[in-house]
Amino acid sequence: MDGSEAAVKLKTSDYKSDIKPVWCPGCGDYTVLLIMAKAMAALQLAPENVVVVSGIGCSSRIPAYTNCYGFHGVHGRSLALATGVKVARPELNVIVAGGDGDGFSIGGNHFLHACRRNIDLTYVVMDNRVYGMTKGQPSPTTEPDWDSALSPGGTGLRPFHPLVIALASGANFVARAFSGDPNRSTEILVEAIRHPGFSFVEILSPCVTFRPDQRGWGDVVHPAAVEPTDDPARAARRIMTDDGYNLGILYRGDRQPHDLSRTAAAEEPAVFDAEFEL
Ligand SMILES: Cc1ncc(C[n+]2csc(CCOP(=O)(O)OP(=O)(O)O)c2C)c(N)n1
Ligand code: SF4
Repeated sequence: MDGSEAAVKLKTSDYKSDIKPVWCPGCGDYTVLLIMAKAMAALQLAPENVVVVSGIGCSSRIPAYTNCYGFHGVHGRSLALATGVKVARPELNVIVAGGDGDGFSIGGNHFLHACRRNIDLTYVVMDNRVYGMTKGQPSPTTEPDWDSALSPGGTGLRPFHPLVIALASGANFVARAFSGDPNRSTEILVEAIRHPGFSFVEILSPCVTFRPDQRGWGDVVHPAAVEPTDDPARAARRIMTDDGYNLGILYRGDRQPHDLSRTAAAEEPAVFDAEFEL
């Protein structure tokens, strides 16, 4: 090489591993994998500088299907793990991914505090309003009248509203996307990764096995009627009054991400080990 050769451009396929996903045929998560790979290719991220962190669930299998570093963690703890990765290696791009059960039920507490801390992470939730991996129990985002063998007559419970909760908790970027619209979803994810601080993207991703009704989502989703706002009160009002199917960037904030130099350890771990040795 004499230095005049252009750097090799990475393609979408360069971000996918050779491992074949085990998702059901038609699961929305296949397209979310494509969306993630396309977004990384659009940004030309070096795969060795990206860490994809997940919890447990069908959707949380995603790190293995990428060609990046990955951490398939424990249920509900993806954001805590990702926070540790980012604090230890701030120069890396950390993308966190998982399901609505993982992120909003067992992981709900971590979700609130990851938004509040505003560390520079991108959090993608493949929301199918059900626990897919464990055979179809209702999740925090399940509609109260969804009738199933495991919830006869529906739960009757008010659903959790992830977007408005993210906003109220301090997330710096809030968006809704749909797996059935990979081009627009890629644009949204590219912006989420670029945006400083904690970015939250809910991707509606049908579970065709336990929620076959979600095959109809393509007919009900629609672009958000208005441009993104940087006013959290206006964004909250819009999000709370929309029909749950409007897609786009709904809030783009300007909070400074948490200064990670404040969290740097003053001592090496070995010093603590020596101090606390029994
Ligand atoms: C501590 C713990 N509790 C419960 C489980 C069982 N479990 C595995 S995945 C899952 C729910 C997954 O649902 P979701 O995050 O919505 O992902 P999906 O499978 O729908 O993609 C549950 C309850 C577990 N693995 N660990
Ligand atoms: S059970 Fe649902 S979420 Fe899991 S792989 Fe199958 S379609 Fe996807």
